[in-house]
Amino acid sequence: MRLHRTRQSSSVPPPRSVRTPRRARRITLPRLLGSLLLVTAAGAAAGSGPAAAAPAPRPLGQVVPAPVEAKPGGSPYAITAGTRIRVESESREARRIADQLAGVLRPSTGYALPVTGRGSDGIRLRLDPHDDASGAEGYTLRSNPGSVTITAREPAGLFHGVQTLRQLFPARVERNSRQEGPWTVAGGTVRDAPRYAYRGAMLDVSRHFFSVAEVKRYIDQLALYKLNKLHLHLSDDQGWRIAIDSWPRLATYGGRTEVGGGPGGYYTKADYREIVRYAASRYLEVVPEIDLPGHTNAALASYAELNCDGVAPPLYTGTNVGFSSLCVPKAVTYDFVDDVIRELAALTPGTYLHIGGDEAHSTAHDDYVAFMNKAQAVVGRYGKTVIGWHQLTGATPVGGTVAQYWGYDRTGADERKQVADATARGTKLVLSPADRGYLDMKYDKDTELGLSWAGYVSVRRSYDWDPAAYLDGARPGSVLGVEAPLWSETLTNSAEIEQMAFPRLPGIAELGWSPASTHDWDAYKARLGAQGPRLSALGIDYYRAPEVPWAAE
Ligand code: NGO
Repeated sequence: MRLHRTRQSSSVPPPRSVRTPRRARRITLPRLLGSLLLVTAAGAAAGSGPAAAAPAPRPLGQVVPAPVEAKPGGSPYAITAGTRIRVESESREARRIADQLAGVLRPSTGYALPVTGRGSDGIRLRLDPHDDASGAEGYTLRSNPGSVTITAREPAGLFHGVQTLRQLFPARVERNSRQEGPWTVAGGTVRDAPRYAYRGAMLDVSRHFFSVAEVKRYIDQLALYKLNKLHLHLSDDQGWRIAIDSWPRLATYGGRTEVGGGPGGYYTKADYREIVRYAASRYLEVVPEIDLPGHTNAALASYAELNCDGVAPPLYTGTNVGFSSLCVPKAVTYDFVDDVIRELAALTPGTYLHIGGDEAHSTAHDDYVAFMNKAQAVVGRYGKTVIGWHQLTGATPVGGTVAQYWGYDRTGADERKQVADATARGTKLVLSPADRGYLDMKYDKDTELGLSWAGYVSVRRSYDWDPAAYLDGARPGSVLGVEAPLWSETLTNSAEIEQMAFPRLPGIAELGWSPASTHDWDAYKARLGAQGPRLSALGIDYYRAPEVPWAAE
């Protein structure tokens, strides 16, 4: 009997940044005509010889997220058949980043682009330990006719600089097949570093399970926009998605289904390590979440002893929330919590461990407080920093705990104040306002996928707010950053993830990265519109929001 399905593809991912979705998309007539026109136009341009006016390179500042500073100056740089990618430092990470860049550029330019050592020409990646201005994640990109040089103090900065460089080439650079040049980058200098240290996206792999390959595809997309945290919602009423050796039935039984009754699945420890490794190679830290003490039906169904009445409920495939709770008075509950957190902490190199804490409507308030306080201590014992949904501020957050705020315009003043007051006692904030940052909210009344309990969230609404000013009374400096959660009650595959995430995800990424001084909807929507052909080239079928002036494909 087959006990589980992990749905991991065994094939090695090809060396492209983003692969095509698992389910083939239909090629529509307009799409086909569009590509034919492109081919014809490219052919005409090629035939008209080098004297024909080459399109001007993209302005240096036309990237998402907006850089701190972009100073145009001098003549452009162009990749040619003889270009080398040079790793200017003895660093395996710098070498890997150079290889990743070559993996993007080779198929579309058709050039060999060997990755080699030092030299004054070509695309140069340089680590400079004294480059304090770049900080932990920033970089400088200098472009002139002889070279493009990306300099950073840390490899993460080089990686982010490479993402900027990708956007400075024409969108077709992201295609998998050979395209016409020229491959020019405007002359000048980009200086860049993030506004916030925490720039996250969450994927709910519980309501519907997503394979390792699907998670990797999303990681690649997050990395394009310089996000640095991948929060995985690994357990909920509908499914437990991570193997725990000391409680094996959590995954083998509790992972057996999903919303709507599909087959579900779970990550083996090897699968999870592979996700962590892949994310780290794109400079994203995995933040695992086990939602406690509510949202636990899958666990309660797997082990009868976790229930106060000792009776296991059936597995659940609906979409209600707030009906399940761990049994707070029972000692075995804390053996469970300790084992799960210990094993998960051991698998996770990152700083954080998320313990949920939302919608514990079936847990009495005193029980909730007692439970969350104990669970926080367990996380601390295994060396991790606690993150919880902002209801955790109703218990006693330990110093340095992070509250993830997911309120919306109708959240009561008392609840907001409780969270703001916690910041005075040292609680930090990650902001995910549901009516701004939730990627699962419908764009408008015509959106087929998604939910609408927090209202419709247009592209403008998700972008047009300031994290620093969002929560009245929060201590200045308490905001660590932003996160865009994507809940999956209605989402089953990569194409559906992408319809909801794009184009709102780049806006949240920009709020996390770009200086507040660059915040301007009109300027942003023009830069976002220019991303359209790039997303298409990557195989991302984004929502063509009418409020954005999409560039012609
Ligand atoms: C809420 C709820 C989740 C739902 C989500 C749907 C939080 C933190 N708890 O957000 O269980 O899936 O809304 O939008």
